[in-house]
Amino acid sequence: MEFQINQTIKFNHDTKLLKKAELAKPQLLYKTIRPERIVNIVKDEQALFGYRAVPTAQKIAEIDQHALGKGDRIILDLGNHQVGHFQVNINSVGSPMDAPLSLHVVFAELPVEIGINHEEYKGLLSSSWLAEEYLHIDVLPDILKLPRRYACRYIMIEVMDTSPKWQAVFSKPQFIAESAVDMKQIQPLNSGDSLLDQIDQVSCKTLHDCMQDVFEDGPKRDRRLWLGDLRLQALANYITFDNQGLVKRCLYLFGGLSTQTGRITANIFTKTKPIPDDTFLYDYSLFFISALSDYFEHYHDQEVLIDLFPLARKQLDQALLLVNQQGRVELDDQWPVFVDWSQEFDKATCAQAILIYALKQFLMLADKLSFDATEYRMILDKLTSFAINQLYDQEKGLFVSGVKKEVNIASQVWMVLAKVLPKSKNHDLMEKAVQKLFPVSRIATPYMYHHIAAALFETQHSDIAVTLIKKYWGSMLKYGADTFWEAFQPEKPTFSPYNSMAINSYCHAWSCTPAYLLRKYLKK
Ligand code: RAM
Repeated sequence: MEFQINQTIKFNHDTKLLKKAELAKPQLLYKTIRPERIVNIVKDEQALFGYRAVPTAQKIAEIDQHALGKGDRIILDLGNHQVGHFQVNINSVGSPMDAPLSLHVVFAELPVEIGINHEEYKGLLSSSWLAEEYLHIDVLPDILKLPRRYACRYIMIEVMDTSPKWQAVFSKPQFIAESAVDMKQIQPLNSGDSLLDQIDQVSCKTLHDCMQDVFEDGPKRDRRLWLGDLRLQALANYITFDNQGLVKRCLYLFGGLSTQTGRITANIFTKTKPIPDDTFLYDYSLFFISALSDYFEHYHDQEVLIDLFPLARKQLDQALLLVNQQGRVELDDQWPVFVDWSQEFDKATCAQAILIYALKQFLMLADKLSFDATEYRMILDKLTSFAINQLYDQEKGLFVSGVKKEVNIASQVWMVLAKVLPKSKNHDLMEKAVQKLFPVSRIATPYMYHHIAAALFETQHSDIAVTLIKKYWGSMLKYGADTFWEAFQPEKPTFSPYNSMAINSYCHAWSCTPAYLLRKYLKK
């Protein structure tokens, strides 16, 4: 996918809706975390990303017993992934401080980010996302309080220079972690299976670290509100932290910032006054309907529904403009479908299914408001008939996609979730998909793996779903995940959508959904 630049598009700023978003802004909770140990990051061909953290003999309690001169470094390990602000006391020892102290500080979610730091960065996204600072301190003693918020487990402090006459001593390092929620709110899953319990716990921590004053996609990067990510975060939130205000806030932000033609942006920057990005994704816009519908289903909040229903309708109306005479969705380059970071499969059938999926949720909402949706029901029939008559290969018992009639897992999964076939056939479809298309390949994100697992549960293939979750999310744990990742393709574990492991996000909210799936479907 390419960067979209649409600078001429004008956005509405609906002050009524944006005010409601502002009123729902949460108070963040803060917690002081002290590093647990001092480590070295070493190259290790066996480790997934080529680097490993190894504890040193130096005790964290004796950190101030060691003076650091030019080229020396110390790497602090917080013991777990955290999001927040870092501070450390610094003093000088030896002769009077006859030159400033210059420092290089690196924050890393995984050891690879510190390892790669000294190599040349060749990723597609801006290198400014790499969490590192170069700074000078003129006078010691001082308390260094870095103004930026970081997402990390490891913090490297490297002394670039002191002077031959004195050295720097560090003490009282601390990290003030922040989130809108508290892990204590979570009841353990207690599934009777320790691996599932651990996957659930790490899922909850992932969600926790992404719940800031909006649902961020990843606190390291992009640190903003993405609609596709929000939809899954909200689902996991309902069943764990159950923070209604934060979902409401995010829905109002998207609702308040549509384009003048009514299209909803794929993401919003929220650090100052909210700013909509000029990036649009077909499926993400449609998921505004889904996110609203899931929210309503959970809280029955009539006010939010009344406020946002017209915007939900607009997303649908725009997508319906892409439906041709026969009932096929013909995608537009300006409004690409995402589905997954993998570019190795055709996404046309997913686009058809996602429209049906969102349309059904829209009809449910219309019903709640006694809105006459006759027209939309007719379109649903047309879209469904096209899917069954033209995209479903009777012989294979599977859906095909694109001109080459490709059979891929994502198409089956989205058709299952859209419930295009009758219930028993939906079950058979997933059964066939498992027979023919498992083990899953060419899928690059936990986001799409979530949908595969959801489709399995929805079609009563719970055992296979649980096995998939254990294998996929369990592999990340084996590779040392403290929180789950933005991208992970088991057959190509070092895949990065941006050509650099250092720029990937290793606490990415769309990977938190085992907490939702296990809590929802295992307890039945
Ligand atoms: C990336 C982020 C985000 C996702 C988009 C499509 O920028 O990973 O989470 O929603 O891609």
